[in-house]
Amino acid sequence: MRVKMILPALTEAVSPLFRPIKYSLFPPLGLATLAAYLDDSDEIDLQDEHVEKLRLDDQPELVVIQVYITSARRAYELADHYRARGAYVCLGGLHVTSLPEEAATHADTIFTGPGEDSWPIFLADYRAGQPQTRYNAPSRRTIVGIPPIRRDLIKRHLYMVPNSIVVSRGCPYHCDFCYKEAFFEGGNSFYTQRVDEALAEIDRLPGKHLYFLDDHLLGDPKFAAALFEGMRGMGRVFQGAATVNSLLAPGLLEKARDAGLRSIFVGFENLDQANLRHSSKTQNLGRDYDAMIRRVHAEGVMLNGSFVFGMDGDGPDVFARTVDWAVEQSIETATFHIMTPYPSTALHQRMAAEGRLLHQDWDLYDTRHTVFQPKGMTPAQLEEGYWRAYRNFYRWSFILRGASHKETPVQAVRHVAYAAGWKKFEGLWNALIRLKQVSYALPILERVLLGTDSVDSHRATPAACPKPAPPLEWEETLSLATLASQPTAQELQR
Ligand code: B12
Repeated sequence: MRVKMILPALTEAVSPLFRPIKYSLFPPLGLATLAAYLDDSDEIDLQDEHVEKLRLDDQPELVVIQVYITSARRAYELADHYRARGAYVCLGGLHVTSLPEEAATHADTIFTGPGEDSWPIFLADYRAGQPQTRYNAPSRRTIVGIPPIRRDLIKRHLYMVPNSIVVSRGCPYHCDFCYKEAFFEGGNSFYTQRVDEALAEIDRLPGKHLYFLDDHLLGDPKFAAALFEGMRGMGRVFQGAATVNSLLAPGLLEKARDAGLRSIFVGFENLDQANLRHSSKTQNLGRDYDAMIRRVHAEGVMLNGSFVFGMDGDGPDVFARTVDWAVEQSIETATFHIMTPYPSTALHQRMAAEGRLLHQDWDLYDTRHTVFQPKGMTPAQLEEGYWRAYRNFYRWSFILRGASHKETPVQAVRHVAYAAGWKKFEGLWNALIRLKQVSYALPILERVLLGTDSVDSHRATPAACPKPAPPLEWEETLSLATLASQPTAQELQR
């Protein structure tokens, strides 16, 4: 069977909002996960429109498209194109789950929720010539025993972070603005892989760097502790996301650090307790943000702080107040969002009930546009404040002020390298991307993440885990850059 799998672009490469480096970070993990359920005899063409021009003059039999809200219009265009060419089109993902009726008008079959349970059922029905028009994820979902992700279909050289991985699905919390509640509706909404299978997946990944894309990597402390135990001595350096309270919990952060954690994405969201309560961000209520930040930095782990502007208690001063706080806390990088009422979330229902939704132009539901009527300011003030927050936080003077709060000069240099590397070298990243050499940026990222640590300086107790062979002298002297960018024997075989 000829199968075409497409991740349409979230924001078109022609848009001024398109930051090539941001859209050349992660490969389409979701589609590569689904591809593992196809037969070895199937011819699979996996294309990611963020990093390559789509080939649309082909004749696939089955077309599989992942739909997010800001790629919905494009996804429907592609679906209509292929249906007109006689292909059987399947649509799934977050936006399809939010608005199945809308998607169904462009598809032969739609899927709601996670795909690992429903997709293989569909494939059996399809091969038997009896596909349904809709498959909902069953109430009992699991990723135990899932087939290895088809990473061979991913064009690794086109991504800065080819080793993205997820070892769980969902999150144990219920924030009203998050996609999770609606996406996992009707069944279990937080579940993990088995530790040994997760470790086996990690083992299959070449190089050192990993990026866990889990919504909450520390969501199941027992699983996380066992995973980090198993990773010790693997010589990995990784990044992930977790909640404030999980990072305050004794013991787990240290295990993560020993396993190679060097930067963590944290949803601080807002500094106002009433706003957090109103958004059901219960896991942050009454938590000492400052203490958590000191604790994480003391472990040599950098922070990417995520913030949401436009909550009902926010006035025009929220932008400067949040940026100043983040800089004074020496938070290395920040991701700001304009609160976005995604369809089918509790926030959307509240905004709709209060008649505060401005429109349904899904392209603008990208957290950079105001799509609802804020309480404490005008929509224009919210957008202007959002851009000002980004501009200021990544001003050299702000980056240097943030770094000046670090304990040691080495930590300060690392802070500057990480923050500036992400926002101040667009020209360099764009050139590397145009030359299809963005993977050369990865060793620089690894070096910055590790700071003065060498990969093997993780505090692994010799007894606990086999010590990998110390790097040969010449390897250590050679900058990690060349090492990591050398294709491994394995990669050469592909
Ligand atoms: C990687 C990622 C990106 C990548 C691109 C997406 C990609 N897939 O590569 C990049 C970096 C570009 C990106 C950008 C943004 N992102 Co983002 N991103 C993610 C992240 C962290 C991981 C996605 C992933 O790989 N998941 C793991 C795989 C296994 O799951 P999956 O891809 O969802 O696929 C599974 C199911 O969805 C389903 N499925 C999907 N497609 C199909 C198709 C069929 C036929 C079937 C059967 C099943 C199926 O089955 C798959 C296997 O289970 C998610 C978090 C999340 N939980 O989804 C956020 C997330 C999708 N991003 C989010 C946001 C808000 C953004 C940004 C706005 C952030 C910002 N401030 O700029 C921008 C988008 C800007 C814009 N223009 O819209 C939100 C989306 C909210 C929403 N309702 O749409 C998420 C959910 C984060 C969150 N917790 O809120 N993001």
